[in-house]
Amino acid sequence: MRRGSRFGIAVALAVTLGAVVAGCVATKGGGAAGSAAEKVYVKPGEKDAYYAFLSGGHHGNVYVYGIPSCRHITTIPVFTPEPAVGYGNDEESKAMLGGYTWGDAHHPGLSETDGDYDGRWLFINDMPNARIARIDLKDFKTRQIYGPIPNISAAHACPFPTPNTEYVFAASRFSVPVPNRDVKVEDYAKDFKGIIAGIKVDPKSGEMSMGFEIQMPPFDWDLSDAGKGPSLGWQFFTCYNSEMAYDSLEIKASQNEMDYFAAVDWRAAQKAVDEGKATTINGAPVLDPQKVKDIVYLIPVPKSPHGVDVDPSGQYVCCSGKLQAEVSVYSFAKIKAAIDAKKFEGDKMGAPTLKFEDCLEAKVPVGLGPLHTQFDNKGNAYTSLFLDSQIAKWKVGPPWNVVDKIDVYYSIGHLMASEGDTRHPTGDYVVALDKLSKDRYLNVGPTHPEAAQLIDLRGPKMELLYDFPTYLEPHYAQMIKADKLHPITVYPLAENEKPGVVKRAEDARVERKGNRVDVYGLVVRSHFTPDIVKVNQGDDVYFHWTNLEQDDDIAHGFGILWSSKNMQIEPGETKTMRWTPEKTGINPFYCSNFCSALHQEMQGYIEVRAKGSPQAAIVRPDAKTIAEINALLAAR
Ligand code: K7E
Ligand code: CUA
Repeated sequence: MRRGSRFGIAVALAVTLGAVVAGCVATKGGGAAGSAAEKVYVKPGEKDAYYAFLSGGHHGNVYVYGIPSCRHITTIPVFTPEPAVGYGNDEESKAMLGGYTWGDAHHPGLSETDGDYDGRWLFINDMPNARIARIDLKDFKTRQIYGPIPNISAAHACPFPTPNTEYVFAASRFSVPVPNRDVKVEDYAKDFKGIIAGIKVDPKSGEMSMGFEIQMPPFDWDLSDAGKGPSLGWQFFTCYNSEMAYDSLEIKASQNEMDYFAAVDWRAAQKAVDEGKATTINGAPVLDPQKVKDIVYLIPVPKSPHGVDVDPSGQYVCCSGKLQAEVSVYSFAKIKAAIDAKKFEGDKMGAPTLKFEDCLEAKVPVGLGPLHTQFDNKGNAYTSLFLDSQIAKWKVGPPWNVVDKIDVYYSIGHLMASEGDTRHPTGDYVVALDKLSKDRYLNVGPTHPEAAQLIDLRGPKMELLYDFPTYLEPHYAQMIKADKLHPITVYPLAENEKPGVVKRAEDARVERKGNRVDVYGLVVRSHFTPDIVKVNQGDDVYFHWTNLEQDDDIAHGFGILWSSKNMQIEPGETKTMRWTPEKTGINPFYCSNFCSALHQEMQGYIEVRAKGSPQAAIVRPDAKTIAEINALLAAR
């Protein structure tokens, strides 16, 4: 083919695609009409309609994708150190990680106002260490890690925020003795306890703090969802292993026809704590349902349930029994009526049990291995079927029938619908996430890349649009309209009040007190001030670097040779890193993040002298250096 004609075809194709896209969606890529390729095509320069936040599973982080293009945009370090930006290497993030270098993140939970995603924060759990992180969506940074939450062992049913983000929750997946102590595993039924925790979220700052804990039977508490509308104020938790087995769970925990889901009245629980009815265990106020009534109830669910999902209206609670071919739909009105009438069958360690028939609204024959359910804006639900490798679409409401099914090309786990956990799902897309992947991509060895598939919900039938791989190992994910987020591009220097901040070359200095050395420095294209630092072997050196840039994307790095010390400092930001020189000699450092034409020149030396060498107590840059740096700043 001649060059001219190939170019001509490319232009024609671009024009056609452009016309389709522009005609269907005002400002964002991904039209509703045309071929699957056209529907996922986001023109160069255009942006996606949705941000998707995928949990990173045992990678411990959060992956950010654009939908519908399915492009991986960034990864947010959360529970695991990340060397490129130095997460876990600077003093602040190191303290936040609290000595842990691993987490297993399952469920992202976007903050909500009035039951809709408000774009302020993203919460996510670290199951094994029972921690919850809050990511600020202003800068996509992890700002708090709360936990390990006392008495909780493996926070899987976590965090699932309430409709006004009053609380995030956690519940023990593996029950343990509470308080944990020297006991025999054989005394499981007697000594082990489940715990459900309500963690308060400050409405202004998002700061998490302990609200209440409820002592539960030692079942395996699995998943959760928040009530909304008529069920506002209630939180629901499924469990399996009501058999209370402690070994061979794959057999022994599947004996009972019914397990349970718990309905927690979180306002009543908080009130009981505030009235002093809790016992403090490991610093947490624990409520015992045998003594404190009217806080939690148990409702039978068939066959080892997994997901519990409240529909957008808040009227129905949908539970998926893994070993069943149906979704059990409960009416919240019926549950509430049974509670109000005190129609209890009995109780489990103080938590009253309701009758299955009193609460059930419908059984929907979705197919084999139902796990999770999401919703659209037209009164439909979508349930993932692990065993059938399908998604079933069904009508919420009579006749409660399945109206469509679509194959997914792997064993599906969670699925995420656009704004699917809110009171107003948008009904545009669902993304199917895998549990076991198949070879959908170029072979990279024994572990297949994790697979995700984008499915269009806008037509009468579900339509598979696109396959995209992810890294290990997303469980749940959430998708929010892109126009709800307004991330900042620089940290305003004027607002930087971090300890160690330096805003003028005149204030840069090295201070020594005993063997502690504090370097108060600044970075600006393309210079470290100071770029010569003199210390002694064994000194405790703290580098406080402030990036004086106020231009987009001009981050500088600080990497020290022959160390694992590196961090990135973003425009307007101050970060502190501690380093202990172990050997005498000259130790270079450099800017590890490309920042300018003279990035390669952005470097310095640390002179490490023998212990006890005379070093000045304070060193400032000389007048000539200050003048040079001020000239650089003026030219910035
Ligand atoms: Cu993989 Cu939510 Cu941990 Cu279900 S969970 S599939
Ligand atoms: Cu500063 Cu590269």
